[in-house]
Amino acid sequence: MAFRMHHIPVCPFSQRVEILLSLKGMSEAVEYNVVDITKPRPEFLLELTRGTTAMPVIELGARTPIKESMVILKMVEGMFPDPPIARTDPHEHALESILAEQQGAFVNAGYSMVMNRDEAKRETYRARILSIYRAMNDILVNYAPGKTFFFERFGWSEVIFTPMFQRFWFLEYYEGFALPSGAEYDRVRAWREACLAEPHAQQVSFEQIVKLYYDYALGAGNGALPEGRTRSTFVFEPDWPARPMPPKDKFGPPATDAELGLI
Ligand code: GAZ
Repeated sequence: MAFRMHHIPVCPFSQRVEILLSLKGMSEAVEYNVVDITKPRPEFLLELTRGTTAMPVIELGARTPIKESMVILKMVEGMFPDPPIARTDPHEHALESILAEQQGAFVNAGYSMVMNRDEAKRETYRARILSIYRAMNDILVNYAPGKTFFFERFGWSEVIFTPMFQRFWFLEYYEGFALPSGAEYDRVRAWREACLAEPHAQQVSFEQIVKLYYDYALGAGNGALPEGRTRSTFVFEPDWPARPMPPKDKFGPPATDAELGLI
């Protein structure tokens, strides 16, 4: 049976599921429906999620729909066990889960950093994401048997983090953020680079992320409209390849709909 997953455009959480299925050679097992984040949620979607608005949610025919990307990932891994992407040995899976447990803090640190509108707090956000990178570095050093990936190949923890490494290109562009040199980041730097190079995880590009997430850099998340604008950077038309790159300086004068190529 084909399942149906609803998600917002360039959603990193649904990309996790796409990567997992792609690694399994099962990309057709799920059909995707892109929800327009700039419009109110249709009633049928609110029913699938039991009233919450966050996507993704996956429809499974007559069975109860499932939301929360980590929950969906585990279910998909169980439904399509061959080839396994998570380690099948419980102890090995526990090892990779130690790193996976950091995903929530990491997501939060990156999104709140790009959305920060207080210039005086920039350094605070930078320090916070760096402390999480150091924690991830230590977990890799202490628990990962692999040399670049956690184990010998792109696996469970890589599926979970890669979409976030790609979204955080917006930190590079709008915050001038890069992982500093220095031994305390060496292991996580190598891991991140290997994650980004994975052929099964190329669903989005740097240019696309930077153009679509400009509104986040102005503090407007989840399809909200920044002041003085009539169109979100998440609209489907005009599509992003036709639009110019947004201004890098998020504390400078905000770009208009026209300057962003949105009208
Ligand atoms: N825990 C869920 C999962 O599936 O793992 C999270 C899903 C989620 O947050 N989905 C968001 C959504 O559908 C889009 S991605 N929103 C539309 C709506 O109407 O609710 C945004 C943040 C943030 C951290 C992450 C995100 C994000 O702040 O990526 O602020 C706006 C949203 C720390």
